[in-house]
Amino acid sequence: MSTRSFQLPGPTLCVESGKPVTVILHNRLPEPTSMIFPGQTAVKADGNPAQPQFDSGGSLTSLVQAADAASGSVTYTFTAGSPGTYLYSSGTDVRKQRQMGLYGALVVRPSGRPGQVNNRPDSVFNPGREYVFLLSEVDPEVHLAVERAEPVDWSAYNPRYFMINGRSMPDTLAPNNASWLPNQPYGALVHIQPWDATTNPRPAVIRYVNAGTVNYPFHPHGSDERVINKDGRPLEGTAGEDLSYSKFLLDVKPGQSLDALMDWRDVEQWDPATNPVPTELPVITDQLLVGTDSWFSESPYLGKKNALPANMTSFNQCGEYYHIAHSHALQQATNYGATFGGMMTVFRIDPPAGCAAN
Ligand SMILES: [Cu+2]
Repeated sequence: MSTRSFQLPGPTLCVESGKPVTVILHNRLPEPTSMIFPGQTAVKADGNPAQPQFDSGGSLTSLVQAADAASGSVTYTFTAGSPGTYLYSSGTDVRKQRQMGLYGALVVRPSGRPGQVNNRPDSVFNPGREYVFLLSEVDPEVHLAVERAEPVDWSAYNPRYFMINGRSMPDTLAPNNASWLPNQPYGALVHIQPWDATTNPRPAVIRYVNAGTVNYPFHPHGSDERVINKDGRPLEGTAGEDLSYSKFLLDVKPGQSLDALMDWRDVEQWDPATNPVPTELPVITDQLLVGTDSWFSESPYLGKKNALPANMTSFNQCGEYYHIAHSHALQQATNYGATFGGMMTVFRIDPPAGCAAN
């Protein structure tokens, strides 16, 4: 039993396909709650088939057996299914309880192949570059009504905050378990080392899951991603042919998951004769001047960092650069309408030679 305080999202559960899974729900809420695992089959609740619950009048009370208010518990068991990523959430008063944050991600790894997304060998990824992007939204008016124990006016539902892993930009950039975000432990800054046949042949994987109510058209800048898995199923034909696709905007629908591989290829082969390229001072009108210093931000060239001109200040550690990545429904890329927030983060790309500073 977790003794930690509430966290958003719920803990990411990682299991192995074909292995038994047991989740014990201890309810401390003042109302019944439950857990559903869409995409998993033959789920049991306290040993009985998990199935919809009705009151004596025949009205649905919960999608599965629920734990009683305040002190109830239910044990859910199932055998982990097809490899991929899934949403889990409350199955009781789902619209309200999911809005209040009762959801998380379930990652099913292929049996005996923890370094692959699915059973296909071409789904291999770098285990040190694995990311979950659990996307969601918050309408503060709903939260205010729940806090005041007042009825929720769903006809006026209007989400104002949009999150990746329970955080909005700029908090998405903070590290995992940042001390100043005690209830939002998961960061969303993707870190990619450029592809190299010998030193870094495996791509990063980003597992997108939508816990909200509308499409989130997630858009990384600078390069596309290869979608290889959808809703816990490999994108392949009946004969096993590869049906994965490369995309610059990933439309993640409510309840859906997409597993996407991303690597970064230096266009020009490294040539010692021309690397590093000279670092030239921009014209004065393109410089940001503070006091006697200038800030240099120039070409996103994937090369070797050269010495900066005199009096130049840089926060760049080693020649790495950063691409923004965000929902392209731009009202989702705001914090209550204030732009450059919400469902937004950055992807960090290191130079091909690596980054000794990090
Ligand atoms: Cu953009």
